[in-house]
Amino acid sequence: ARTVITFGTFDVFHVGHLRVIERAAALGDRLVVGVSADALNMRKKDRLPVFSEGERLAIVSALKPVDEVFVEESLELKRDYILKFGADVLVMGDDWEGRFDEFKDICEVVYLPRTPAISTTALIEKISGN
Ligand code: C2G
Repeated sequence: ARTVITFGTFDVFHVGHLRVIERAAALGDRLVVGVSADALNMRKKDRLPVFSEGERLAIVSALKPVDEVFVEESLELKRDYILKFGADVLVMGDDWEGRFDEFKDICEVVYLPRTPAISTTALIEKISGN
Protein backbone atom coordinates (compact mmCIF):
# COMPACT_ATOMS: atom_id res chain seq x y z
CA ALA A 1 0.00 0.00 0.00
CA ARG A 2 1.20 3.49 -0.87
CA THR A 3 1.13 5.91 2.08
CA VAL A 4 0.80 9.67 1.53
CA ILE A 5 1.60 12.24 4.22
CA THR A 6 0.70 15.94 4.30
CA PHE A 7 0.93 18.73 6.87
CA GLY A 8 -0.97 21.89 7.66
CA THR A 9 -2.66 24.12 10.19
CA PHE A 10 -6.11 23.76 8.61
CA ASP A 11 -7.45 26.68 10.65
CA VAL A 12 -10.98 27.94 9.81
CA PHE A 13 -11.27 24.89 7.55
CA HIS A 14 -12.21 25.82 3.97
CA VAL A 15 -12.56 24.28 0.52
CA GLY A 16 -8.90 24.95 -0.36
CA HIS A 17 -7.93 22.68 2.55
CA LEU A 18 -10.44 20.05 1.42
CA ARG A 19 -9.16 20.08 -2.18
CA VAL A 20 -5.51 19.59 -1.22
CA ILE A 21 -6.49 16.72 1.11
CA GLU A 22 -8.58 15.07 -1.62
CA ARG A 23 -5.81 15.41 -4.21
CA ALA A 24 -3.21 14.11 -1.73
CA ALA A 25 -5.38 11.07 -0.94
CA ALA A 26 -5.75 10.32 -4.65
CA LEU A 27 -1.96 9.85 -4.92
CA GLY A 28 -1.98 6.74 -2.70
CA ASP A 29 -3.95 4.19 -0.67
CA ARG A 30 -3.64 5.70 2.80
CA LEU A 31 -3.51 9.37 3.83
CA VAL A 32 -1.84 10.54 7.05
CA VAL A 33 -2.24 14.22 8.03
CA GLY A 34 -0.06 16.16 10.46
CA VAL A 35 -2.03 19.02 12.02
CA SER A 36 0.24 21.72 13.41
CA ALA A 37 0.26 22.21 17.17
CA ASP A 38 -0.93 25.50 18.70
CA ALA A 39 2.61 26.00 20.05
CA LEU A 40 4.07 25.54 16.55
CA ASN A 41 1.76 28.30 15.25
CA MET A 42 2.85 30.63 18.02
CA ARG A 43 6.46 30.10 16.94
CA LYS A 44 5.71 30.28 13.18
CA LYS A 45 3.15 33.09 13.01
CA ASP A 46 3.30 34.64 16.47
CA ARG A 47 -0.43 34.09 17.02
CA LEU A 48 -2.75 31.27 18.00
CA PRO A 49 -5.06 29.79 15.35
CA VAL A 50 -8.78 30.63 15.60
CA PHE A 51 -9.53 26.96 16.36
CA SER A 52 -7.49 24.98 18.87
CA GLU A 53 -5.38 22.01 17.79
CA GLY A 54 -7.97 19.65 19.34
CA GLU A 55 -10.74 21.22 17.25
CA ARG A 56 -8.63 21.29 14.05
CA LEU A 57 -7.63 17.67 14.62
CA ALA A 58 -11.29 16.64 15.12
CA ILE A 59 -12.33 18.30 11.84
CA VAL A 60 -9.49 16.85 9.75
CA SER A 61 -9.84 13.35 11.21
CA ALA A 62 -13.56 13.28 10.32
CA LEU A 63 -12.86 13.77 6.60
CA LYS A 64 -13.54 10.78 4.36
CA PRO A 65 -10.16 10.86 2.53
CA VAL A 66 -8.19 10.97 5.82
CA ASP A 67 -7.05 7.69 7.40
CA GLU A 68 -4.91 8.94 10.26
CA VAL A 69 -4.04 12.24 11.97
CA PHE A 70 -1.40 13.36 14.42
CA VAL A 71 -0.21 16.64 15.97
CA GLU A 72 2.80 18.15 14.19
CA GLU A 73 4.87 19.46 17.09
CA SER A 74 7.80 20.92 15.14
CA LEU A 75 8.76 21.70 11.54
CA GLU A 76 12.16 20.13 12.23
CA LEU A 77 10.60 16.69 12.85
CA LYS A 78 9.37 16.21 9.29
CA ARG A 79 11.93 13.52 8.46
CA ASP A 80 11.00 11.59 11.64
CA TYR A 81 7.27 11.79 10.83
CA ILE A 82 7.84 10.57 7.24
CA LEU A 83 9.82 7.58 8.54
CA LYS A 84 7.50 6.88 11.49
CA PHE A 85 4.40 6.69 9.29
CA GLY A 86 6.24 4.94 6.47
CA ALA A 87 5.21 7.60 3.96
CA ASP A 88 6.00 6.95 0.30
CA VAL A 89 4.89 10.43 -0.79
CA LEU A 90 5.01 13.85 0.90
CA VAL A 91 2.42 16.27 -0.50
CA MET A 92 2.22 20.03 0.14
CA GLY A 93 0.60 23.00 -1.58
CA ASP A 94 2.89 24.93 -3.90
CA ASP A 95 3.25 27.81 -1.44
CA TRP A 96 5.87 25.39 -0.06
CA GLU A 97 7.46 24.69 -3.50
CA GLY A 98 11.05 23.50 -3.09
CA ARG A 99 11.00 23.74 0.70
CA PHE A 100 10.87 19.99 1.35
CA ASP A 101 13.11 18.77 -1.48
CA GLU A 102 15.63 17.56 1.13
CA PHE A 103 13.33 14.58 1.81
CA LYS A 104 13.57 13.26 -1.75
CA ASP A 105 16.14 10.75 -0.44
CA ILE A 106 13.41 8.92 1.54
CA CYS A 107 10.15 9.62 -0.34
CA GLU A 108 8.56 11.26 -3.36
CA VAL A 109 7.88 14.97 -2.81
CA VAL A 110 4.90 16.50 -4.62
CA TYR A 111 3.75 20.14 -4.58
CA LEU A 112 0.15 20.67 -5.67
CA PRO A 113 -1.22 23.98 -6.98
CA ARG A 114 -3.16 25.87 -4.32
CA THR A 115 -6.86 26.51 -4.79
CA PRO A 116 -7.02 30.11 -6.01
CA ALA A 117 -8.62 33.01 -4.16
CA ILE A 118 -9.27 31.41 -0.78
CA SER A 119 -7.25 31.57 2.42
CA THR A 120 -7.82 31.61 6.16
CA THR A 121 -6.45 35.16 6.32
CA ALA A 122 -8.83 36.38 3.56
CA LEU A 123 -11.77 34.66 5.32
CA ILE A 124 -10.98 36.30 8.65
CA GLU A 125 -10.80 39.71 6.93
CA LYS A 126 -14.07 39.10 5.09
CA ILE A 127 -15.91 38.02 8.24
CA SER A 128 -14.57 40.88 10.33
CA GLY A 129 -15.56 43.35 7.56
CA ASN A 130 -12.10 44.71 6.76
N1 C2G B 1 -3.95 25.17 0.65
C1 C2G B 1 -4.39 25.10 -0.68
N2 C2G B 1 -5.17 26.10 -1.19
C2 C2G B 1 -5.52 27.15 -0.43
C3 C2G B 1 -5.10 27.25 0.90
C4 C2G B 1 -4.30 26.23 1.42
O1 C2G B 1 -4.07 24.14 -1.41
N3 C2G B 1 -6.26 28.12 -1.00
C5 C2G B 1 -3.10 24.09 1.17
C6 C2G B 1 -1.70 24.57 1.56
O2 C2G B 1 -0.89 24.70 0.42
C7 C2G B 1 -1.26 23.45 2.49
C8 C2G B 1 -2.59 23.04 3.16
O3 C2G B 1 -3.64 23.58 2.37
O4 C2G B 1 -0.73 22.37 1.76
C9 C2G B 1 -2.69 23.57 4.58
O5 C2G B 1 -2.50 24.97 4.55
P1 C2G B 1 -2.25 25.76 5.91
O6 C2G B 1 -3.30 25.41 6.89
O7 C2G B 1 -2.03 27.21 5.56
O8 C2G B 1 -0.91 25.09 6.43
P2 C2G B 1 0.45 25.79 6.81
O9 C2G B 1 0.23 26.81 7.88
O10 C2G B 1 1.15 26.17 5.55
O11 C2G B 1 1.20 24.60 7.57
O12 C2G B 1 4.74 21.58 8.19
C10 C2G B 1 4.11 22.46 7.37
C11 C2G B 1 3.10 23.34 8.02
O13 C2G B 1 2.52 22.75 9.15
C12 C2G B 1 2.10 23.77 6.97
